[in-house]
Amino acid sequence: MSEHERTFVMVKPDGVQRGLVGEIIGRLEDRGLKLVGAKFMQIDRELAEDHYGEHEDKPFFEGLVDFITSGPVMAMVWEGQDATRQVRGMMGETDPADSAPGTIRGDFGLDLGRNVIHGSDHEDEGANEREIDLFFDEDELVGWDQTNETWLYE
Ligand code: D4T
Repeated sequence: MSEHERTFVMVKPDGVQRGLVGEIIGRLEDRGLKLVGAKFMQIDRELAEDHYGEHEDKPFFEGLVDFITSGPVMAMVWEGQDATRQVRGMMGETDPADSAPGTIRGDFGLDLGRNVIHGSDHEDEGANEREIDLFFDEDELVGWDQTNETWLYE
């Protein structure tokens, strides 16, 4: 069994409004990933601007901050082998229009500005830790033994 890692995942306001929280959690659970933190919350502008800081000079930044603060989100931390890359694969491409059927964005989205889910970028080293820290205190994360682990990992 190789090293397990934690990744930050968030159902965005469109996903919450459309009733996709359960579906998305179900997909991640079915894959074998372990939920270690969850917070249903409304993001304020300060947190949104921090979270999307890398995009602050982009033309879509204001709209992105408006959107992500427009309603509640489900912020989560999931753990598992290669979790960050695997979740990104399950999400699809940034633009739902380019996302394969079977992926979350490919099954539930049509438009770049309404892409249902966020997951930390596996190509951005440190993104996970930064985003988990931004959204969760250490004592809000729960370490626990997944009893089916021997059937998930060699
Ligand atoms: P997030 O961060 O929301 O999970 O998306 P990605 O990691 O897949 O993609 P990203 O950081 O490049 O984009 C962040 C967010 O901005 C929206 N967006 C992006 C947009 O509204 N217009 C655009 O032109 C781009 C590139 C969608 C996702």
